[in-house]
Amino acid sequence: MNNKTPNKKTEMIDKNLIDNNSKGMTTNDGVYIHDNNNTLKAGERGPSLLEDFIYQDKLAHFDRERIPERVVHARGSGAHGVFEVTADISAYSKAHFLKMGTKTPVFTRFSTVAGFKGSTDLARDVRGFSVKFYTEEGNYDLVGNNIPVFFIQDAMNFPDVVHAVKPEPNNEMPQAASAHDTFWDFISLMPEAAHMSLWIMSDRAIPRSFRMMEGFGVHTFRLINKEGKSTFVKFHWKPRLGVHQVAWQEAQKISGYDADFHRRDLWEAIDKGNFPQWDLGVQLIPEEDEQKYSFDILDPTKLIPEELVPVQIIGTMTLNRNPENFFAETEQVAFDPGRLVPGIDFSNDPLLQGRMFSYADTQNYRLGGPNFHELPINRPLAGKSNNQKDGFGRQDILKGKVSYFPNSLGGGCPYHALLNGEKGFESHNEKIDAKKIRGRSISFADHFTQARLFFQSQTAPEQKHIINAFSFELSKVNEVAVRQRELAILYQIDPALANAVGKNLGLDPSKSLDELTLQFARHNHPDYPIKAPQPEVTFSAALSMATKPGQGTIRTRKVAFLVANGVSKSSVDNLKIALEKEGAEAVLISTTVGLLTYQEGGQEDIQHSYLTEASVCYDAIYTPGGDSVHLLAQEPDYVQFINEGFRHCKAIAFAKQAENLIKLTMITNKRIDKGIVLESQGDLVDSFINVLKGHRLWEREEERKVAV
Ligand code: HDD
Repeated sequence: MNNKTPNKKTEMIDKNLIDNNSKGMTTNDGVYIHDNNNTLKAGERGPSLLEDFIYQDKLAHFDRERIPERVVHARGSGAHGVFEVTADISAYSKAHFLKMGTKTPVFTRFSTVAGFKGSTDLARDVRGFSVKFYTEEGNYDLVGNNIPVFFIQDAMNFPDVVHAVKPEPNNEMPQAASAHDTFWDFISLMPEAAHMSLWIMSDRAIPRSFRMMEGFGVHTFRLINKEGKSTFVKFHWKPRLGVHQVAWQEAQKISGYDADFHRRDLWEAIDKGNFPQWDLGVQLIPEEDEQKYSFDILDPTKLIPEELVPVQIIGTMTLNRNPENFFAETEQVAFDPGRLVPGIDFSNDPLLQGRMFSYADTQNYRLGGPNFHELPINRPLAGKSNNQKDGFGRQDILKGKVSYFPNSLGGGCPYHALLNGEKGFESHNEKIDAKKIRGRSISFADHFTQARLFFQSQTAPEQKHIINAFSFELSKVNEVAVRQRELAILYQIDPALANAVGKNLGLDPSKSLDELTLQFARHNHPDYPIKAPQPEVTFSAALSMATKPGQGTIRTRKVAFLVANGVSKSSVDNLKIALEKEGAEAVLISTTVGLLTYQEGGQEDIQHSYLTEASVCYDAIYTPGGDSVHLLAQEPDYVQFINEGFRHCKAIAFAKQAENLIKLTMITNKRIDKGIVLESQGDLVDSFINVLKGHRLWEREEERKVAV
């Protein structure tokens, strides 16, 4: 049920759609082809002929079908949508698309960073969160991540951090994973990466869905109002479905069962009309407050705690249309944080400044030249009129003989523009009086205070997951010296964290930083380590996933109903109808695909069997009653399904007739917790839905560790 309600951008895209239905086959020059199976040969058993232009036409195109994948964020999924402004911020920004009530078409792409284009969605990784707003004043790109800080402070190190995390150059291993020597070698030498490394070792790096993650513009930007006054701003996307994760062991297994798990999830949600939504929030910092905080707002390894500067919601994005063609839209979309519209401007964040070169440069390479702006997905709704011409793949046909400025022969056109009496884009006239230096501000030198804030603001299960993630990753590092060096960094953040990870690695963390780490840090700050300033905030509930708005909904959650022939329809419907009322989905999984016969008579076509499905791809599990329980008792995959669901802390419900099946599983009497919902114990429907609203029962992990 893709939303076909057009917006101006999708109308523009639709003009390029080609439908081959009821058409004969032609070459690229439109010549009809009656045989697409055989090359032209000199005799039945003879060699092929060079004059076979039909074959050449086909193969020459095929030979060029691949373009370079993105050097980072190669793996991604996109969707069209609309952004609507719900609060008046005209006092801060003159951008037309930020005017109250304005609806702007958008295209949004989510991505992993390290893996190749064909890699798994469930890698432990940052997720890209890029939004292209097709505004009436030109395209504006907000190219962010699902983590509000970055590894490095200066763009000069970007190729280094990427080379370190990508597969190692000698053997191109491992794919889509940071758990290897070169990544931790780099991170352990760069104390500035400490804060972000905690975020990627947290559950933020293994989202349940793209639809259930926050997005951040990361850098501090500027909003500019009509009077030219600047206000610093941080952008936040807040998902309406809450912020949720999967368990790390699940992530690894999902990668095998369904490497397209996030892509499929986004596609299916939009296809079914469950349009995902995010509220756009801003943190506004008056220009006068630029230097007010214990951290530098230009430092991209720092966030501004929401307790210090609250996030104000200004609008909502709804994704409501899947692309018609992955390559034409999701692959060819070209994002660039260096593309602004009047009313928004850059700050001097050195990472942001460096990005301004890299994106257009990479699009010119990846998309084959300077006309990528003319691809349907990139074309501005605002149109373009300038004297740029020619180049590979040029589509527009400029009229007349003038392609320079100033000119008189073309009537002076295109002329210096005024839009509604306003000038076009004007850079903020910040006063700069400085000496050129190749270096870094001392205000960027405190690397651990916010890392500590992040760790100490997590709930106990979240902290445990971080410890487990560091233990996993560093166990995969072969060089003991690298493990030890990273432990020293963790010690600076929180000794309890370092000791817990050290215990899992069989190492004692050192209390001081490694000599090599110090040497590199002192290159940027000769007095490193500096005395850290007193932070304004030492606990930020907003940093934990557990407290996010939207947490209590079960909308679009998938519940596995484990059935077999003879299952009771009334037992199925009892929960199914209630779940659907709440917007969740019941998926019947049986011993085979095909027709399922109900105990009461009647049949249903089943699309999923134990052969293809696993508990890791579902949010919760229910075993209805009926004669099916006898068949399930003999089904090893059924038992495995329940056991895995239990290990991954999911809600598991049993109809009364199915309760005996528990004895076959690892859920012994001692382990029955509030997530194991038994019909005989009370109201199955309400209890199950309540547990599902809590997403997972992380407290069960403790029990498992002792008992298994
Ligand atoms: Fe970047 C892609 C996000 C720093 C250079 N980046 C890319 C994408 C996202 C980000 C979401 C994928 C865009 C898409 O979906 O097509 N990048 C970030 C964030 C950063 C960041 C949030 C820091 C706050 N990036 C960064 C730096 C540089 C780059 C410092 C280089 C100096 N990024 C690139 C790139 C990519 C890219 C090489 C690869 C493909 C592309 O641009 O279009 O130019």
